[in-house]
Amino acid sequence: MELLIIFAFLAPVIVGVGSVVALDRPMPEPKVLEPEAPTPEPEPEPAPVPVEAPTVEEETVAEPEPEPEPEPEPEVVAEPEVALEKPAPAAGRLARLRARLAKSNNVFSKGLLALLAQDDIDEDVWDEIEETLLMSDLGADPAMELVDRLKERVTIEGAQEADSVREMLREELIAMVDPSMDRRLAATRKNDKPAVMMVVGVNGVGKTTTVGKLARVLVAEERNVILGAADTFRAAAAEQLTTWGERVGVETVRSDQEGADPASVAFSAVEEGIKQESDVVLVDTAGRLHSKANLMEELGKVKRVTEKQAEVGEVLLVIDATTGQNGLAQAKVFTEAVNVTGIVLTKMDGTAKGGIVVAIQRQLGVPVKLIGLGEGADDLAPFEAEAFVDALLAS
Ligand SMILES: Nc1nc2c(ncn2[C@@H]2O[C@H](COP(=O)(O)OP(=O)(O)OP(=O)(O)O)[C@@H](O)[C@H]2O)c(=O)[nH]1
Ligand SMILES: [Mg+2]
Repeated sequence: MELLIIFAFLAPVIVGVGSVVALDRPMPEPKVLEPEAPTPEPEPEPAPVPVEAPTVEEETVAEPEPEPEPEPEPEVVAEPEVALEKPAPAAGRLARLRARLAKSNNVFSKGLLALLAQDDIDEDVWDEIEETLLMSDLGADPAMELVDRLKERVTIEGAQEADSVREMLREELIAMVDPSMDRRLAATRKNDKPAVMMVVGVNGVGKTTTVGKLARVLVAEERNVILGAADTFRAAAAEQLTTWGERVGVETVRSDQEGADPASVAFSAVEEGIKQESDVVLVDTAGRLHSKANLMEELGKVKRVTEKQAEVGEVLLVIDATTGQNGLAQAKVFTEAVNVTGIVLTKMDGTAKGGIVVAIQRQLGVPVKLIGLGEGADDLAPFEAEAFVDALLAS
Protein backbone atom coordinates (compact mmCIF):
# COMPACT_ATOMS: atom_id res chain seq x y z
CA MET A 1 0.00 0.00 0.00
CA GLU A 2 2.69 2.41 1.09
CA LEU A 3 4.74 1.37 -1.90
CA LEU A 4 1.86 2.08 -4.20
CA ILE A 5 1.57 5.60 -2.93
CA ILE A 6 5.26 6.19 -3.31
CA PHE A 7 5.01 4.93 -6.82
CA ALA A 8 2.12 7.20 -7.59
CA PHE A 9 4.12 10.14 -6.37
CA LEU A 10 7.24 9.52 -8.34
CA ALA A 11 6.00 7.57 -11.27
CA PRO A 12 5.40 10.35 -13.74
CA VAL A 13 7.83 9.41 -16.34
CA ILE A 14 7.02 5.78 -16.51
CA VAL A 15 3.41 6.54 -17.13
CA GLY A 16 3.52 9.72 -19.02
CA VAL A 17 5.97 12.41 -18.31
CA GLY A 18 5.80 12.74 -22.00
CA SER A 19 2.48 14.38 -21.53
CA VAL A 20 3.52 16.36 -18.48
CA VAL A 21 6.51 17.70 -20.22
CA ALA A 22 5.07 18.01 -23.65
CA LEU A 23 2.82 20.79 -22.52
CA ASP A 24 5.49 23.11 -21.44
CA ARG A 25 8.43 23.22 -23.77
CA PRO A 26 8.33 26.37 -25.83
CA MET A 27 11.12 24.81 -27.82
CA PRO A 28 14.43 26.32 -26.99
CA GLU A 29 16.87 27.25 -29.69
CA PRO A 30 18.34 24.34 -31.65
CA LYS A 31 20.51 22.04 -29.64
CA VAL A 32 23.75 23.78 -30.17
CA LEU A 33 26.10 23.25 -27.26
CA GLU A 34 27.74 26.58 -26.33
CA PRO A 35 25.27 28.45 -24.10
CA GLU A 36 24.79 32.07 -25.16
CA ALA A 37 26.72 34.20 -22.81
CA PRO A 38 27.31 32.25 -19.66
CA THR A 39 29.45 29.19 -20.05
CA PRO A 40 32.35 30.22 -22.11
CA GLU A 41 33.98 26.82 -21.92
CA PRO A 42 31.90 24.02 -20.56
CA GLU A 43 34.57 21.40 -20.99
CA PRO A 44 37.76 22.56 -19.24
CA GLU A 45 36.41 22.45 -15.69
CA PRO A 46 34.22 25.54 -15.62
CA ALA A 47 34.11 27.91 -12.72
CA PRO A 48 31.32 26.14 -10.82
CA VAL A 49 32.96 23.46 -8.81
CA PRO A 50 31.34 20.31 -7.60
CA VAL A 51 31.50 20.63 -3.90
CA GLU A 52 32.57 17.90 -1.66
CA ALA A 53 35.00 19.23 0.85
CA PRO A 54 33.63 20.85 3.98
CA THR A 55 35.26 24.26 4.43
CA VAL A 56 36.53 23.24 7.83
CA GLU A 57 38.74 20.71 6.23
CA GLU A 58 40.09 23.07 3.62
CA GLU A 59 41.05 25.50 6.30
CA THR A 60 42.98 22.83 8.13
CA VAL A 61 44.77 21.85 4.98
CA ALA A 62 45.50 25.41 3.93
CA GLU A 63 47.08 26.14 7.31
CA PRO A 64 50.58 27.26 6.42
CA GLU A 65 52.27 26.87 9.77
CA PRO A 66 52.80 23.61 11.61
CA GLU A 67 49.58 22.53 13.13
CA PRO A 68 48.87 23.82 16.63
CA GLU A 69 49.42 21.18 19.30
CA PRO A 70 45.93 20.85 20.78
CA GLU A 71 44.27 19.55 17.64
CA PRO A 72 45.88 17.08 15.39
CA GLU A 73 43.75 16.93 12.30
CA PRO A 74 41.32 14.25 13.24
CA GLU A 75 39.62 12.74 10.23
CA VAL A 76 36.68 15.08 10.36
CA VAL A 77 36.26 14.25 6.70
CA ALA A 78 34.80 10.90 7.44
CA GLU A 79 32.31 12.33 9.87
CA PRO A 80 29.69 13.77 7.56
CA GLU A 81 29.52 10.55 5.59
CA VAL A 82 29.05 8.41 8.66
CA ALA A 83 26.44 10.77 10.00
CA LEU A 84 24.28 10.70 6.88
CA GLU A 85 20.65 11.13 7.76
CA LYS A 86 18.01 8.76 6.61
CA PRO A 87 15.10 10.83 5.35
CA ALA A 88 11.59 9.62 5.95
CA PRO A 89 9.61 8.38 2.96
CA ALA A 90 7.15 10.91 1.58
CA ALA A 91 4.11 8.72 1.19
CA GLY A 92 1.24 9.59 3.51
CA ARG A 93 2.99 12.61 4.97
CA LEU A 94 0.06 14.92 4.47
CA ALA A 95 -2.19 12.67 6.52
CA ARG A 96 0.49 12.33 9.19
CA LEU A 97 1.05 16.06 9.38
CA ARG A 98 -2.60 16.96 9.21
CA ALA A 99 -2.67 18.51 12.68
CA ARG A 100 -0.28 21.23 11.52
CA LEU A 101 -2.70 22.21 8.84
CA ALA A 102 -5.89 21.98 10.83
CA LYS A 103 -4.49 24.33 13.45
CA SER A 104 -5.03 27.45 11.40
CA ASN A 105 -8.00 26.28 9.43
CA ASN A 106 -10.86 25.86 11.84
CA VAL A 107 -12.77 28.21 9.60
CA PHE A 108 -13.89 25.06 7.82
CA SER A 109 -14.06 22.61 10.67
CA LYS A 110 -15.89 24.91 13.07
CA GLY A 111 -17.38 28.03 11.53
CA LEU A 112 -18.61 26.60 8.30
CA LEU A 113 -19.95 23.34 9.65
CA ALA A 114 -21.86 25.11 12.41
CA LEU A 115 -23.48 27.42 9.88
CA LEU A 116 -24.41 24.60 7.54
CA ALA A 117 -25.79 22.37 10.25
CA GLN A 118 -28.60 24.78 11.12
CA ASP A 119 -32.16 23.64 10.53
CA ASP A 120 -33.14 26.69 8.63
CA ILE A 121 -30.52 28.34 6.50
CA ASP A 122 -31.83 31.70 5.34
CA GLU A 123 -30.18 34.23 3.05
CA ASP A 124 -28.36 35.88 5.92
CA VAL A 125 -26.80 32.60 6.85
CA TRP A 126 -25.77 31.97 3.24
CA ASP A 127 -24.14 35.40 3.21
CA GLU A 128 -22.31 34.48 6.33
CA ILE A 129 -21.21 31.22 4.76
CA GLU A 130 -19.87 33.10 1.78
CA GLU A 131 -18.01 35.53 3.99
CA THR A 132 -16.49 32.67 5.90
CA LEU A 133 -15.30 31.15 2.65
CA LEU A 134 -13.78 34.42 1.56
CA MET A 135 -11.88 34.57 4.81
CA SER A 136 -10.41 31.22 3.97
CA ASP A 137 -8.63 32.77 0.95
CA LEU A 138 -10.70 30.76 -1.47
CA GLY A 139 -11.18 33.74 -3.75
CA ALA A 140 -14.40 35.42 -4.81
CA ASP A 141 -15.48 33.23 -7.71
CA PRO A 142 -14.79 29.87 -6.09
CA ALA A 143 -16.51 31.07 -2.90
CA MET A 144 -19.64 31.98 -4.80
CA GLU A 145 -19.54 28.77 -6.73
CA LEU A 146 -19.23 26.72 -3.59
CA VAL A 147 -22.12 28.55 -1.94
CA ASP A 148 -24.27 27.85 -4.99
CA ARG A 149 -23.43 24.18 -4.94
CA LEU A 150 -24.09 23.86 -1.24
CA LYS A 151 -27.36 25.75 -1.58
CA GLU A 152 -28.46 23.44 -4.32
CA ARG A 153 -27.71 20.37 -2.28
CA VAL A 154 -29.33 21.68 0.87
CA THR A 155 -32.44 22.56 -1.11
CA ILE A 156 -32.67 19.12 -2.63
CA GLU A 157 -31.56 17.09 0.34
CA GLY A 158 -33.13 19.21 3.11
CA ALA A 159 -31.78 19.81 6.61
CA GLN A 160 -29.24 17.27 7.71
CA GLU A 161 -27.42 15.77 10.60
CA ALA A 162 -24.05 17.26 11.36
CA ASP A 163 -22.30 14.21 9.97
CA SER A 164 -23.96 14.37 6.60
CA VAL A 165 -23.35 18.08 6.39
CA ARG A 166 -19.69 17.41 6.98
CA GLU A 167 -19.72 14.77 4.27
CA MET A 168 -21.45 17.13 1.86
CA LEU A 169 -18.94 19.87 2.53
CA ARG A 170 -16.11 17.38 2.21
CA GLU A 171 -17.29 16.25 -1.20
CA GLU A 172 -17.71 19.77 -2.48
CA LEU A 173 -14.35 20.91 -1.19
CA ILE A 174 -12.59 17.94 -2.74
CA ALA A 175 -14.24 18.75 -6.04
CA MET A 176 -12.97 22.33 -5.78
CA VAL A 177 -9.44 21.22 -4.97
CA ASP A 178 -9.73 19.02 -8.03
CA PRO A 179 -8.46 15.50 -7.49
CA SER A 180 -8.13 14.99 -11.23
CA MET A 181 -5.12 17.30 -11.58
CA ASP A 182 -1.85 15.56 -12.35
CA ARG A 183 0.37 16.25 -9.38
CA ARG A 184 3.14 13.80 -10.10
CA LEU A 185 6.66 15.10 -10.23
CA ALA A 186 8.79 14.49 -13.27
CA ALA A 187 11.60 12.85 -11.33
CA THR A 188 12.78 10.07 -13.58
CA ARG A 189 15.54 10.11 -16.18
CA LYS A 190 14.41 10.86 -19.65
CA ASN A 191 16.25 10.42 -22.95
CA ASP A 192 19.20 9.06 -21.04
CA LYS A 193 19.53 12.26 -19.09
CA PRO A 194 18.60 13.30 -15.58
CA ALA A 195 15.22 14.79 -14.83
CA VAL A 196 15.88 18.48 -14.26
CA MET A 197 13.81 20.58 -11.88
CA MET A 198 14.11 24.30 -11.28
CA VAL A 199 12.78 25.96 -8.18
CA VAL A 200 11.73 29.61 -8.50
CA GLY A 201 9.89 32.30 -6.56
CA VAL A 202 10.10 35.62 -4.75
CA ASN A 203 12.47 36.25 -1.85
CA GLY A 204 12.23 34.24 1.31
CA VAL A 205 9.31 32.03 0.34
CA GLY A 206 11.20 28.82 1.08
CA LYS A 207 12.88 27.85 -2.19
CA THR A 208 16.18 26.60 -0.81
CA THR A 209 14.46 24.80 2.03
CA THR A 210 12.15 23.16 -0.48
CA VAL A 211 15.06 22.04 -2.66
CA GLY A 212 16.70 20.57 0.44
CA LYS A 213 13.55 18.80 1.56
CA LEU A 214 12.82 17.56 -1.92
CA ALA A 215 16.31 16.16 -2.27
CA ARG A 216 15.59 14.15 0.86
CA VAL A 217 12.32 12.86 -0.55
CA LEU A 218 14.17 11.71 -3.65
CA VAL A 219 16.99 10.16 -1.66
CA ALA A 220 14.40 8.27 0.35
CA GLU A 221 13.22 6.90 -2.99
CA GLU A 222 16.78 5.88 -3.75
CA ARG A 223 17.28 8.37 -6.53
CA ASN A 224 20.67 9.87 -7.24
CA VAL A 225 20.43 13.59 -6.91
CA ILE A 226 22.66 16.56 -7.76
CA LEU A 227 21.92 20.04 -6.48
CA GLY A 228 22.69 23.17 -8.45
CA ALA A 229 23.23 26.35 -6.46
CA ALA A 230 22.11 28.83 -9.11
CA ASP A 231 21.40 31.42 -6.44
CA THR A 232 24.69 33.20 -6.87
CA PHE A 233 23.34 36.41 -5.46
CA ARG A 234 24.40 35.69 -1.89
CA ALA A 235 27.37 33.54 -0.95
CA ALA A 236 25.36 32.15 1.94
CA ALA A 237 22.80 30.69 -0.43
CA ALA A 238 25.17 28.11 -1.87
CA GLU A 239 26.36 27.27 1.60
CA GLN A 240 22.79 26.77 2.79
CA LEU A 241 22.07 24.42 -0.09
CA THR A 242 25.33 22.53 0.34
CA THR A 243 24.46 21.89 3.97
CA TRP A 244 21.11 20.40 3.00
CA GLY A 245 22.84 18.17 0.48
CA GLU A 246 25.59 17.02 2.79
CA ARG A 247 23.12 15.79 5.35
CA VAL A 248 21.93 13.15 2.92
CA GLY A 249 25.08 12.63 0.89
CA VAL A 250 24.02 14.69 -2.10
CA GLU A 251 26.57 16.73 -4.01
CA THR A 252 26.08 20.42 -4.74
CA VAL A 253 27.45 22.13 -7.81
CA ARG A 254 28.18 25.75 -7.04
CA SER A 255 30.36 28.64 -8.03
CA ASP A 256 33.12 30.04 -5.94
CA GLN A 257 32.47 33.52 -7.14
CA GLU A 258 29.65 35.52 -5.65
CA GLY A 259 27.63 37.04 -8.46
CA ALA A 260 28.60 34.34 -10.96
CA ASP A 261 26.21 33.75 -13.81
CA PRO A 262 23.36 31.62 -12.44
CA ALA A 263 22.70 30.15 -15.87
CA SER A 264 26.27 28.91 -15.98
CA VAL A 265 25.96 27.20 -12.62
CA ALA A 266 22.70 25.53 -13.60
CA PHE A 267 24.31 24.42 -16.85
CA SER A 268 27.25 22.89 -15.00
CA ALA A 269 24.99 21.18 -12.48
CA VAL A 270 23.14 19.40 -15.24
CA GLU A 271 26.40 18.64 -16.99
CA GLU A 272 27.58 16.99 -13.79
CA GLY A 273 24.27 15.15 -13.47
CA ILE A 274 24.69 13.79 -16.97
CA LYS A 275 28.25 12.75 -16.23
CA GLN A 276 27.26 10.97 -13.05
CA GLU A 277 24.14 9.51 -14.61
CA SER A 278 22.07 11.04 -11.84
CA ASP A 279 18.34 10.60 -11.71
CA VAL A 280 17.50 14.17 -10.82
CA VAL A 281 19.20 17.56 -10.88
CA LEU A 282 17.52 20.10 -8.62
CA VAL A 283 18.36 23.72 -9.37
CA ASP A 284 17.83 26.36 -6.70
CA THR A 285 17.50 29.95 -7.91
CA ALA A 286 17.73 33.34 -6.25
CA GLY A 287 14.61 34.97 -4.90
CA ARG A 288 13.48 37.77 -7.15
CA LEU A 289 10.85 40.42 -7.21
CA HIS A 290 8.26 39.79 -9.87
CA SER A 291 8.30 43.50 -10.73
CA LYS A 292 11.97 43.48 -11.75
CA ALA A 293 11.81 42.74 -15.46
CA ASN A 294 15.52 42.07 -15.83
CA LEU A 295 15.46 39.50 -13.04
CA MET A 296 12.49 37.76 -14.55
CA GLU A 297 14.32 37.71 -17.84
CA GLU A 298 17.33 36.19 -16.14
CA LEU A 299 15.13 33.35 -14.96
CA GLY A 300 14.08 32.63 -18.51
CA LYS A 301 17.72 32.59 -19.49
CA VAL A 302 18.67 30.16 -16.72
CA LYS A 303 16.07 27.80 -18.06
CA ARG A 304 17.05 28.21 -21.71
CA VAL A 305 20.72 27.71 -21.05
CA THR A 306 20.07 24.72 -18.81
CA GLU A 307 18.06 23.18 -21.59
CA LYS A 308 21.10 23.11 -23.80
CA GLN A 309 22.09 20.22 -21.56
CA ALA A 310 18.78 18.57 -20.79
CA GLU A 311 15.11 19.36 -20.77
CA VAL A 312 13.85 21.11 -17.67
CA GLY A 313 10.88 18.89 -17.01
CA GLU A 314 9.66 20.59 -13.90
CA VAL A 315 9.62 24.25 -12.89
CA LEU A 316 8.32 24.51 -9.36
CA LEU A 317 7.05 27.88 -8.24
CA VAL A 318 7.28 28.28 -4.50
CA ILE A 319 4.64 30.45 -2.87
CA ASP A 320 4.44 31.41 0.77
CA ALA A 321 0.89 30.44 1.66
CA THR A 322 0.68 33.01 4.43
CA THR A 323 0.81 35.82 1.88
CA GLY A 324 -2.64 34.75 0.74
CA GLN A 325 -4.13 36.49 -2.26
CA ASN A 326 -1.17 38.88 -2.43
CA GLY A 327 1.14 36.08 -3.44
CA LEU A 328 -1.03 35.43 -6.45
CA ALA A 329 -0.25 38.54 -8.45
CA GLN A 330 3.45 37.82 -8.04
CA ALA A 331 2.97 34.24 -9.03
CA LYS A 332 1.23 35.20 -12.22
CA VAL A 333 4.34 37.04 -13.44
CA PHE A 334 6.46 33.96 -12.84
CA THR A 335 4.16 31.78 -14.87
CA GLU A 336 4.62 34.23 -17.70
CA ALA A 337 8.42 34.23 -17.47
CA VAL A 338 8.93 30.49 -17.22
CA ASN A 339 6.62 27.63 -17.88
CA VAL A 340 5.64 26.70 -14.33
CA THR A 341 4.61 23.06 -14.03
CA GLY A 342 3.81 22.87 -10.34
CA ILE A 343 3.26 24.95 -7.22
CA VAL A 344 4.87 24.36 -3.86
CA LEU A 345 2.87 26.05 -1.13
CA THR A 346 5.09 26.59 1.87
CA LYS A 347 4.33 27.62 5.43
CA MET A 348 0.96 25.96 5.46
CA ASP A 349 1.68 25.21 9.09
CA GLY A 350 1.38 28.89 9.96
CA THR A 351 -1.48 31.28 9.64
CA ALA A 352 -2.23 30.30 6.06
CA LYS A 353 -5.79 29.54 5.07
CA GLY A 354 -6.55 26.37 3.18
CA GLY A 355 -8.66 28.07 0.52
CA ILE A 356 -5.49 29.45 -1.02
CA VAL A 357 -4.90 26.11 -2.71
CA VAL A 358 -8.05 26.47 -4.75
CA ALA A 359 -7.41 30.14 -5.51
CA ILE A 360 -3.92 29.46 -6.78
CA GLN A 361 -4.84 26.53 -8.95
CA ARG A 362 -7.74 28.41 -10.45
CA GLN A 363 -5.82 31.56 -11.19
CA LEU A 364 -2.61 30.01 -12.39
CA GLY A 365 -3.98 26.86 -13.96
CA VAL A 366 -1.15 24.90 -12.35
CA PRO A 367 -1.54 22.14 -9.76
CA VAL A 368 -0.23 22.40 -6.23
CA LYS A 369 2.20 19.48 -6.09
CA LEU A 370 3.83 19.85 -2.69
CA ILE A 371 3.10 21.64 0.53
CA GLY A 372 5.48 22.76 3.23
CA LEU A 373 4.23 22.07 6.72
CA GLY A 374 7.11 23.19 8.88
CA GLU A 375 10.77 23.97 9.14
CA GLY A 376 11.76 20.38 9.84
CA ALA A 377 13.79 18.56 7.22
CA ASP A 378 10.98 16.18 6.34
CA ASP A 379 8.11 18.64 6.60
CA LEU A 380 7.32 18.63 2.91
CA ALA A 381 4.34 16.60 1.76
CA PRO A 382 3.11 15.53 -1.64
CA PHE A 383 -0.23 17.24 -2.08
CA GLU A 384 -3.28 14.99 -2.08
CA ALA A 385 -6.73 16.52 -2.50
CA GLU A 386 -8.60 14.18 -0.18
CA ALA A 387 -6.08 14.11 2.63
CA PHE A 388 -5.89 17.88 2.42
CA VAL A 389 -9.63 18.40 2.74
CA ASP A 390 -9.81 15.87 5.55
CA ALA A 391 -7.18 17.86 7.37
CA LEU A 392 -9.16 21.07 6.85
CA LEU A 393 -12.27 19.49 8.27
CA ALA A 394 -10.59 17.80 11.20
CA SER A 395 -11.41 19.68 14.36
N1 LIG B 1 7.04 27.28 9.09
C1 LIG B 1 7.61 27.04 7.92
N2 LIG B 1 8.73 27.67 7.57
C2 LIG B 1 9.27 27.41 6.37
C3 LIG B 1 8.69 26.49 5.47
N3 LIG B 1 9.46 26.45 4.36
C4 LIG B 1 10.48 27.31 4.57
N4 LIG B 1 10.37 27.89 5.77
C5 LIG B 1 11.27 28.89 6.37
O1 LIG B 1 11.29 30.06 5.59
C6 LIG B 1 12.54 30.70 5.72
C7 LIG B 1 13.10 31.04 4.34
O2 LIG B 1 13.44 29.84 3.70
P1 LIG B 1 14.47 29.76 2.49
O3 LIG B 1 14.40 28.37 1.98
O4 LIG B 1 15.78 30.29 2.85
O5 LIG B 1 13.76 30.76 1.46
P2 LIG B 1 14.25 31.15 0.01
O6 LIG B 1 13.05 31.30 -0.83
O7 LIG B 1 15.29 30.21 -0.46
O8 LIG B 1 14.90 32.59 0.30
P3 LIG B 1 15.81 33.44 -0.71
O9 LIG B 1 16.76 32.50 -1.35
O10 LIG B 1 16.47 34.44 0.18
O11 LIG B 1 14.89 34.09 -1.68
C8 LIG B 1 13.42 29.76 6.52
O12 LIG B 1 13.46 30.19 7.85
C9 LIG B 1 12.70 28.43 6.42
O13 LIG B 1 12.94 27.59 7.51
C10 LIG B 1 7.48 25.83 5.86
O14 LIG B 1 6.87 25.04 5.15
N5 LIG B 1 6.99 26.14 7.11
MG1 LIG C 1 17.19 30.55 -1.17
